[in-house]
Amino acid sequence: MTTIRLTAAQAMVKYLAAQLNEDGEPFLAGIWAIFGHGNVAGIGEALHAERAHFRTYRGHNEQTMCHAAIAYAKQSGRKRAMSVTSSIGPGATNMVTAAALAHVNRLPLLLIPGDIFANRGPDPVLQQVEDFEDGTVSVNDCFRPVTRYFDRITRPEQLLTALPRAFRVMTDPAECGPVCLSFCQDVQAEAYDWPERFFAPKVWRIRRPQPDPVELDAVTEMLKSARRPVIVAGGGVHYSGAAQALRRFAEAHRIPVVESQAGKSALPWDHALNFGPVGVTGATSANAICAEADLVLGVGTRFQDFTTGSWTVFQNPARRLVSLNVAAYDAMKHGAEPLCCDALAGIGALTRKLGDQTFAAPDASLKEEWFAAVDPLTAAPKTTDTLPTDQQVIGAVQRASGPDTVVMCAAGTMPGELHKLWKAPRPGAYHMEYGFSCMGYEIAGAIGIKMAEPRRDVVCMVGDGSYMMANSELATAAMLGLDLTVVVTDNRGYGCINRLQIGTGGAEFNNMLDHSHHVNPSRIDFAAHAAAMGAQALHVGSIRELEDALAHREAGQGPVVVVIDTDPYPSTPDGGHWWDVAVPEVSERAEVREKREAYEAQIRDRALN
Ligand SMILES: Cc1ncc(C[n+]2csc(CCOP(=O)(O)OP(=O)(O)O)c2C)c(N)n1
Ligand SMILES: [Mg+2]
Repeated sequence: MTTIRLTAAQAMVKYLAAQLNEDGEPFLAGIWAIFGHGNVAGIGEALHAERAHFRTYRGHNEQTMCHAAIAYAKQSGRKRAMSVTSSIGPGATNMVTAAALAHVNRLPLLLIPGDIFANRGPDPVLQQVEDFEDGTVSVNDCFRPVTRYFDRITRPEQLLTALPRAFRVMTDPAECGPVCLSFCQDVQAEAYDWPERFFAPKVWRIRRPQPDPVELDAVTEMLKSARRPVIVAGGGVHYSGAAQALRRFAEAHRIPVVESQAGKSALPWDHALNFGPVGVTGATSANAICAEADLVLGVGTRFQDFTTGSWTVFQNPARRLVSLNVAAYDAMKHGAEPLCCDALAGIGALTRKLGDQTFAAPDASLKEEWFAAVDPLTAAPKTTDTLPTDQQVIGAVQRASGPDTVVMCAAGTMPGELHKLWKAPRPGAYHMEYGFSCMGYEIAGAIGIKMAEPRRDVVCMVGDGSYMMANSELATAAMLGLDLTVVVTDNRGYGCINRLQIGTGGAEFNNMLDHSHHVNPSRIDFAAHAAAMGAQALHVGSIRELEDALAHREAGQGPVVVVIDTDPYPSTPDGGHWWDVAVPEVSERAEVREKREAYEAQIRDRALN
């Protein structure tokens, strides 16, 4: 056997660069790195040596570097991913939140935090959190519950099994998620004689599990006996590349489709069978179809509470639930009849079984009524006497967008409003991180999207609160010369949570900056801040000016940040559905007691559902 003598870190990097996807592209598009002790000497030296084959990107915060990597994987339909390496201690724990985000969203991410010395010689090292009772624990054990595979590399040759396992998990459609290889710093630097064949290029094909014949028969029978089925399209439709197949399936059998946040854009917004967004942030059209449905066919959805209206959207007492999902965990949820397989394979098999069966045409007027109700909200206001609304901002961005635009967001007012109002023309035109809905995903996520699809026009919608939580990768976008657009809606606080607080009977407290304990009023100049980070930035005073600014963007400008002040109170009144947010059982506030009464009524209704 031919061997090659390398350090463990050198071997890891060489291996990472040799892993391919089924299109022959490197599965990992590079690595984000912030060095410190625990990765600079070992991994850093190895990355430098391989820099021609495996690119290293430098960011400003470990969490947001992960956000960029995760967005890259999401926009790539999980066909490609990125890695992130950190120093030990705080550098590593900064990535835990992002690991959870990738875990919830079932997205591949390779985390390589440095770890303490395996030989324990210099214990305790700088940043080592000592566990008084367990010598095998370091802070990196925090990754265990939020990764799909965790390994601690305490000997070089462990990489021979750990690395293939990591790639198996990231490329397995059912198990897909973040992986953590916690790399002890002394081990990184240790040499070993590696079999040369370990570094041969390897193709990781994403498996397409076919439906089980018994499950397929059971689900077919249910569909055949249904009168009003509805398809709930989730993120799995995109990851399986099943959007076109779903569209043809819906058309062939005349089944209406509704979309979760992750599923949105599966069908074009104006397709006759796309009844729009479902659930808490859904359209009246979609929620009405779901209320009537006697069979709900979830395709690639986790059935999160926003999708199901905390399980009150599907109101027909006779409704049955089918879950077509590649992960058995999701396929079995809530007593669903499972069809545990790849979305594309499952849809193909179902359509062969259904033959020429069609269902009653859904009521097209529901869609007309929906757009008649909400389209005026996104129109430019006639006057500039009042602050613009977030809905009007969406309208302006939509008017400035083309078929190549990808709109993205994660937390705040915008996800709900975009789910309702954004008109996505094609799959992938809508990128929403609403599994973890993590404030601070936005700007870094936009970087990942732009890296995945450099020719797309990427528009990041971000509230002032999310901007303040994590914005430093704006400087990275400027440094990388990435043309992306950031629209900051400055309503001077956590507007959506303020409305939720009011909605649950609470006093306006600690959400808007003015309602928070302060000595001096907060006045943040977002445009000046963004300009200081190297972006082209301006503050606009009206919707017309916003449209104008968006229309005048030019290629090669790097990031453009447009800031607009908006009214924190309005949200789209139409559509939407109940969301279970527990209201206090006792309170001195009459408003809370009133909301509690309404809440209890909803809970009773759900119990009957
Ligand atoms: C990391 C994180 N912390 C807290 C929350 C809870 N949260 C959701 S939205 C929000 C406020 C967002 O404010 P902003 O970005 O200004 O959006 P707005 O609703 O004001 O438009 C908060 C605190 C979250 N989703 N993520
Ligand atoms: Mg805000």
